[in-house]
Amino acid sequence: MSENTDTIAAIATASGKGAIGIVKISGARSLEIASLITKQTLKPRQARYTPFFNSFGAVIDQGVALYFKGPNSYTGEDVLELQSHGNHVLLDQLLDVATNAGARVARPGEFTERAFLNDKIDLAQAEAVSDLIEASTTEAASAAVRSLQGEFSAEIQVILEQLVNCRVYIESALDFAEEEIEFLKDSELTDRFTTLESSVTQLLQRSEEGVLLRDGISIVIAGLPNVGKSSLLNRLTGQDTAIVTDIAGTTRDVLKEEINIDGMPIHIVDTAGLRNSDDPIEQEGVRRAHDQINQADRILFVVEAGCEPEQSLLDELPDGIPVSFVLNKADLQSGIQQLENMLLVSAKTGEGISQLREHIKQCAGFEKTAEGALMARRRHIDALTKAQSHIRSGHRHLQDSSAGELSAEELRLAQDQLNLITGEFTSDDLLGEIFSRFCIGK
Ligand SMILES: Nc1nc2c(ncn2[C@@H]2O[C@H](COP(=O)(O)OP(=O)(O)OP(=O)(O)O)[C@@H](O)[C@H]2O)c(=O)[nH]1
Ligand SMILES: [Mg+2]
Repeated sequence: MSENTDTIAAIATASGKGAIGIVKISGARSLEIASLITKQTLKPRQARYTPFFNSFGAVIDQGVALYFKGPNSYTGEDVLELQSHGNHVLLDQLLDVATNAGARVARPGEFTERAFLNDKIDLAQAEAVSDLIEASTTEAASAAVRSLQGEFSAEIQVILEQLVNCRVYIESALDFAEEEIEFLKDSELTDRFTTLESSVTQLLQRSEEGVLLRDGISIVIAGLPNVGKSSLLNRLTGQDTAIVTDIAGTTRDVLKEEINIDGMPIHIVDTAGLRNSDDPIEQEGVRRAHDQINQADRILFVVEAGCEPEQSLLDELPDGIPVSFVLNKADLQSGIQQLENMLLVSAKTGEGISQLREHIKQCAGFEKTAEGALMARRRHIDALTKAQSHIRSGHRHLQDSSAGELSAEELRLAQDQLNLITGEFTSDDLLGEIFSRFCIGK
């Protein structure tokens, strides 16, 4: 039997003890397995409270069995859901009955993959299922649920329609060669391009926000020893995570904490003070600090208020990673000017910390859009950005040289990119990659 049509089974609830545990089965053998486990013939969509039997015919639990007849189910196939008590000894036995009856243990994400293959959802929605499960803030969860309900896909469809309209318009002009130039100079066509471009730009904005809500950004705190980096980490997280002393060189290990600002996860990394040292442990700490600095989305470079950042240290910072300068210990110095591009704070008193948070939020480019973020992934942003640039080239070909054929070709390429998002034409490799990151049983 083919990989995609055999019957699959998995424990769908998280491991450990719980009030309820669920085993899910999908495929042609679901009903047969239901009758082995319940010794009854289940009716579709009727919850049945029943004893559950193991492979040897002994009652192991009693719970609720639910049968969904395909195509009216999550996967589009016949599905059986068994809700027993949340104990893995029981769940394993239920899984055994299913596998003894010819089901196979499902791969991660395989139920959702089948839902996609059976056209119950598109690829962007399938990805939103996983993002919803992984969401770590309310905002991220609502962005994911918007995408799951098809809002993201619907926006893509709107853009696709606008794009196809433009293509048809241009291609029909090409069929009437004599009038072609007139046709292509038509302001109607320019308007269509403008609408198309602004739709893509808007969707990109909402999606980029979704990516931020999902992945957040990583901020690395760096600077000389003793300037208050660890104190700043503790202040930002509101926890006493890092050891703080007045001895220079206190921190050696890399410390990572997560906070969220307006629902955007911020990964904050505290590092060893940057200096030359004879101590091999501190040397390793500094090496690790540089590793982290090189991977940062942004560096918070901490300087003691009243001191100048050391030029040699600044020269060591990697090109291309933005740096924010933080003047700490503001409480020790009075009358310090708030310099441009410098944030004056005191990790000790909390002064300036809310401005620092606001600064971090703005640097990440996070400004809640009115319609709300749509959960998206880097691959969606990539595809949208490529589509945007094809559409712009298409528009330029028309404006600059009335090159209708080139313009239509650019629109076709943009269309391919948009189809990649919803999974219209997607390679098996990409599908494998996407679904393998799901949890088992989803
Ligand atoms: N007055 C004052 N003292 C501070 C402030 N922030 C940190 N300190 C003190 O400065 C000293 C060093 O603080 P840490 O947070 O350990 O500094 P660090 O940059 O992590 O130091 P290393 O781990 O050694 O690189 C401690 O004695 C802190 O209490 C501040 O805003 N005001
Ligand atoms: Mg420290």
